[in-house]
Amino acid sequence: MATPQVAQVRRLVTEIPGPKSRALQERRERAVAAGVGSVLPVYVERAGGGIVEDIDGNSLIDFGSGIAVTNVGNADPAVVERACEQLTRFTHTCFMVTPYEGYVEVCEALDRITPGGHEKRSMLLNSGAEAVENAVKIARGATGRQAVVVFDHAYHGRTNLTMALTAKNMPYKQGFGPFAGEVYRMPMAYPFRWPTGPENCGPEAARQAIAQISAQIGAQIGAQNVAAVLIEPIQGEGGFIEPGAGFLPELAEFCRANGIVFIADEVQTGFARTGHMFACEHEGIVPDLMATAKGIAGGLPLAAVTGRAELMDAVHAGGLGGTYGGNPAACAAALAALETIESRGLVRRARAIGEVALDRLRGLAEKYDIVGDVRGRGAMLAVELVKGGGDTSPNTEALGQVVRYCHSQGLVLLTAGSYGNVIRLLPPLAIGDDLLDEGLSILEEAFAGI
Ligand code: PLZ
Repeated sequence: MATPQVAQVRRLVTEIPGPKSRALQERRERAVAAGVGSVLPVYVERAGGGIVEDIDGNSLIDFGSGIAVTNVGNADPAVVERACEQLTRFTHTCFMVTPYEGYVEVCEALDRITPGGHEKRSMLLNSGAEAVENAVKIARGATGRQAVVVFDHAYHGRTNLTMALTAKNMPYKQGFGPFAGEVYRMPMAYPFRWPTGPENCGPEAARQAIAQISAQIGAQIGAQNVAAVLIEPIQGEGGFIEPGAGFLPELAEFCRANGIVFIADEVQTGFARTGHMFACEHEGIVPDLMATAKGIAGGLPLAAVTGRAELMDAVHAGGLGGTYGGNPAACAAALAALETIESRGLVRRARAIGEVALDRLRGLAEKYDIVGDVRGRGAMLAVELVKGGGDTSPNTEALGQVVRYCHSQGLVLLTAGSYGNVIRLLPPLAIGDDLLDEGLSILEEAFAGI
């Protein structure tokens, strides 16, 4: 099936959002629950490569990838073709009723491409939150322990357990308790805001967390009670926080020495996004379990837990599953997306995007003292805004101005951060150099204008 070509040029023919989008927004407000938000309410007609086309005929540059999902580009032809072919044969049987090859193939691929040469198994689910929940279930089932250690600024989802695992109250948790128990939160190695400076934010920061988990005196939990340490190797919603070098290896080593399952939440960082297939690879971390989703299937809902065979197989038969987990069309899409990532060298492409963009963002940091920090890897980059003049408190006003300008100029741009003061760049890896350059120029203009 031929996918319609989306011209790779930004083109604005109305104000943003345009009249048709505004009308649809009114309709939406009467039909859709108010608790479901949208960053930029332009209603989409089609999307591809680095462009999102709206129903008013505007073409916007995509620096969001639907929150790090369409790494291979939107409606990637290989993804569309393979998923459509699958849809014509069967749409669903439920893998737990009568299984099919696509599910097995995706698990084989995940077992192969995730870090570590050991024997692995995978299971498939629908969303990142579900993958994280299942990773915790597996860790608890396999260890017979209950406690789960998470970190400040963490984001792991919106279900009851994953709300408990997520750090930020508003908007994710406010009013939705009581939350699941046996969740313990530790300080995160956040270099820009580490009290004793970024240079002390590696192994030393890990040792602080470790002491709180299992010091001989004054520990909160006791290592023998900890089923899992769960962490995003680069935090996503929390503000693209990359822990200081040595933090993750020290934690992983502590887990290994104490029979604790080290779970990497690579839901946002996975599938070439950070210039490696998985962000754990930057420091050679081999997690025991990994939760993945988002970039796995080029936009179709699919998620997975992959990990050591002895952990994954420790759960009793029937203890894991779900009606839709590993839907056949989503599996077909995933196989195409994974092939595309490998055949088009998207890991390399992410690095190239990172080099170009970081250079430009560092230019902003030199020019404007409200740019407190520029950070990130590959095509997962962030700018943290502060008051400036030595004051590093969060500058949400400037953030609002920058983002509003970018949106008005047809650049889809997202924010993040526990303090709501981080601009994040997540362009599809299929974006062309011209659009990347133009998007960055719009961002520069936004700073020049405040
Ligand atoms: N773990 C690291 O980034 C999803 C959330 C957007 P789901 N991040 C985007 C929002 O406001 O809901 C995410 C993540 C990490 C888990 C999840 C959860 O993945 O597919 O949204 O359930």
